[in-house]
Amino acid sequence: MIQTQLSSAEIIAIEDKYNAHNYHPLPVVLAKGEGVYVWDVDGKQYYDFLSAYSAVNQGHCHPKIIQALTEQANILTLTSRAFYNNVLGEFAQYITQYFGYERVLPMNTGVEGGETANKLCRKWAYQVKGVPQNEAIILFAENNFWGRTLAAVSSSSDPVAKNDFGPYLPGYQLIPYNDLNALEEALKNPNVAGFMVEPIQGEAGVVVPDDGYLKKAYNMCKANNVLFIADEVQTGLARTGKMLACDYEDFQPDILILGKALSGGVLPVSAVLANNEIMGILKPGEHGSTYGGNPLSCKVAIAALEVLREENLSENAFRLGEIFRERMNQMIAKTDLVKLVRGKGLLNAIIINDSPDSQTAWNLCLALKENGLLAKPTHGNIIRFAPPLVMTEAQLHECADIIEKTVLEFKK
Ligand code: IF1
Repeated sequence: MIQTQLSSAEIIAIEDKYNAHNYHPLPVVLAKGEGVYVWDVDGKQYYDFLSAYSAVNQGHCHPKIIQALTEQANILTLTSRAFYNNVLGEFAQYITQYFGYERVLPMNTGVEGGETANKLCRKWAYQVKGVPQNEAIILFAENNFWGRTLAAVSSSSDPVAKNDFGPYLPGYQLIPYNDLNALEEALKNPNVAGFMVEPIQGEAGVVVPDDGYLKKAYNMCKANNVLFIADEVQTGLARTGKMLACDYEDFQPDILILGKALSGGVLPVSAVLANNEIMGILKPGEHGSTYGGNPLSCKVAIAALEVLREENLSENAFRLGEIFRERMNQMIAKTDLVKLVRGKGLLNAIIINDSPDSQTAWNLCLALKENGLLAKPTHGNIIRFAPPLVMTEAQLHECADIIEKTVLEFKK
């Protein structure tokens, strides 16, 4: 069948008919992406202010990352770990030295990274800490999000993410985020093996904890022989203005989970980093994945990490983030539609002055789309703003102009 140019509506209808309805996308059909821009099937250009949930920090289709992909794709894509390949060692050496850890375990999706960290933590609890078998507990913060597996929903506080997916995996305990007293109380249980936490809660609506919370939490974990597990799948890789969001507080998590932009949005690559006393616990055959550590992913990830450094994307995110929040605060002074802006680097969100179950945030995103900027609400009345980190200051001001114009003209 000759694929004539279908309209957005026709394309949406086909997807709606044949694809599961597990998302409610904004009504825009994208056909091309380059840097900070995406284009729909009608050729309309937009600023991408979601960055595929922070997977395209390096910008859409970054030339260096695409070159690494296409070169390796023509040589060797997948061997499985049944055999060695000539790229995994290069990647493992590069990424461990890049982040200052002794070992890496490569996986594919962010949630597989989280699952790997949970398994490492539990095995460490039984073999090192001496927690009785099947009694290990991993603490999570309320309103966390680390993926869609049964372990992830078992440790979730979000009914939408977990309802009707029971029975749930035991061994998880929820504590309030950004609450050191609650953490201290929970850590009194000798069966607690780990605390897995996002340095900034992304899906919860870009919730930034108090300065010092992370380091104090880390110190409390160390004082109780508990592993601090940082989920930097969304906050990592320069997104918040530092290479890792934990870098703002100058400590090294016991286990670090990376994903999303680790591949620059090209294919799923995730990684778990730890030192030998933790990673050395895993013996052959105890964990793995068909695609984990494949040569194609490794070459892409090396290029994606090189781009972050070569283009100073942490520094750019830090500087542009300050400008962006200043522009948003100037806008907030002119309207009662937006209550506040919060975030670090280029991971920000505005809180709409309406009830979380109102359609206002969604309708505002529709209006933003009409004005050439794509963003999407996280929860009800919160809109996340997370452009690619390669944005220039001029482009950022143009985007702030679009957001301000749209907000000031918006009628509920
Ligand atoms: C969806 C949210 C963002 C994550 C953190 C692990 C993962 C994610 C901090 C798992 C994934 C994605 C998943 C996607 C939407 C998006 C999302 F809204 F769901 F929560 F970004 F905020 N840790 N987040 O944010 O990584 O397995 O997806 O590769 O599931 O709807 P993954």
